[in-house]
Amino acid sequence: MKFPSEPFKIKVVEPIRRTTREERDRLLRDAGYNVFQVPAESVYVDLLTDSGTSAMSDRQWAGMMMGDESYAGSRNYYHLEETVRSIFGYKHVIPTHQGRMAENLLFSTIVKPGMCVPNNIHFDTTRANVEHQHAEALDLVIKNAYDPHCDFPFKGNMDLNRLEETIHRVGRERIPLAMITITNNSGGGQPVSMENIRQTRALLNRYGIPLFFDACRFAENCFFIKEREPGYANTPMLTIARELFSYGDGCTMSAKKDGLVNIGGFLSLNDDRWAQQITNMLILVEGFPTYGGLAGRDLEAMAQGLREVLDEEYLRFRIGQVRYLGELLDQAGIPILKPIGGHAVYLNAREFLPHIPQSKFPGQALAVALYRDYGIRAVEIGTLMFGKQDPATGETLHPELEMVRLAIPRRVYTNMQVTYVAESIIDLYQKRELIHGLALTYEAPILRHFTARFTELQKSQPVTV
Ligand code: P61
Repeated sequence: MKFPSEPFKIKVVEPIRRTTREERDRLLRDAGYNVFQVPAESVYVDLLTDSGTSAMSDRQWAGMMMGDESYAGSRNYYHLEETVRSIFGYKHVIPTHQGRMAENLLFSTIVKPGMCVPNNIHFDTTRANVEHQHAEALDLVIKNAYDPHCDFPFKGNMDLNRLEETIHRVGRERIPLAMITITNNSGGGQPVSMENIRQTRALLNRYGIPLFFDACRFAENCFFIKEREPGYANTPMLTIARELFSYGDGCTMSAKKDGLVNIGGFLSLNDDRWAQQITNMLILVEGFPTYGGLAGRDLEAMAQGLREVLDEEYLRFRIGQVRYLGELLDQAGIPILKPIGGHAVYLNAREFLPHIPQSKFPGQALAVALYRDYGIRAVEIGTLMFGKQDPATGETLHPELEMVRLAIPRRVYTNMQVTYVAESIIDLYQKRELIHGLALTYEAPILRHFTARFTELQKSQPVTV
């Protein structure tokens, strides 16, 4: 079936406000043309992120009422521990308030200055947490991950040749662990194949290097394995997940994605010594080991969410809904990154707006136009997020890909709203030459995308919807 019908019905609704173009134009001016600075109440369809934006199920809400808020030994922790072990299979389960704290605890314990951490592509918080230890974060994804037209089914794969070269170049003793991000968010939500994970493991074994997963979107990755990799078509989702994690020594997890919760995360690993050191640090910065910066009710919602996310019907709908949006756009000739990712569709801003040079922020200009004309919020993943100054020449180095990410929250929007998004973008594409570039008026020294301010270089003609 083309149309991925919802495997749930709606019990609670949250009204969303329609705004006028004039109102949005004013809000954008106040926000310095940065959609992060626009109040969420004035957004019609919010595709800024799929992180922490999921709708919880009735069972998760019921679980919230069963929160055991004891300081130590909450039953919800034991439930979470049992659930995480049953899927991920690692010995220690350390709850954190979200993914970046799991990263921080792991890297501050085992990464020392001058070391290197290879990954397919580090997400920005992962990179920042590695670099915070004065270590180097190396992105070793296969080369065709950077070609938006290549439709290889596992574009998140690690480049094994580059990984082995790296080990030889920097030396095994400078690599405390390797990571694989599933799915690979910064590369377009692309999956990693089981075969590539198996081979990565075999290669790392030869050098005695541990492997950790950045498991944020593990269920979506497992669904792609089932769909695309020979030998898995009839394998249950849980079996696929267990096999995948069996090739690792641990994982970091932002449960705000495939944990189907609004807040939460964890770190899970086998090594007793590391777990002890991490737990000591956890007590210092997060809380007691059986709550780790969360309420008992949050732990319960996370345990239940992890069980629900491996439901194949849910995943078929989830991946199907994202694909449905991507296919509507693709059929209309809109330039998107191929193949369509697990959690988001990425517009290729450079091809959408060929008349705007990268120095004038075409991705950001596209995100601004989408909000102003249709009330849709998306995020730029391009020059604003990843542009860097060349330390030698002072010139701006532009990233290879200039994208606008349409991240779909889980179980939140109906297919009709997704259709509205597609129709809006198709409409915008017809009048794309009316979109003009932007110039920065303020930027923060790090993670500038959150607070940057812009001016519009030339006012676009009013566009009526
Ligand atoms: C997102 F603009 N992702 O995609 P935490 N690993 C991976 C992630 O995707 C991820 C984290 C670790 C977000 C939220 C976000 O500058 C930004 O629970 C693969 O958010 O700490 C988060 O998990 C971190 C968006 C985060 C950003 C930082 O939208």
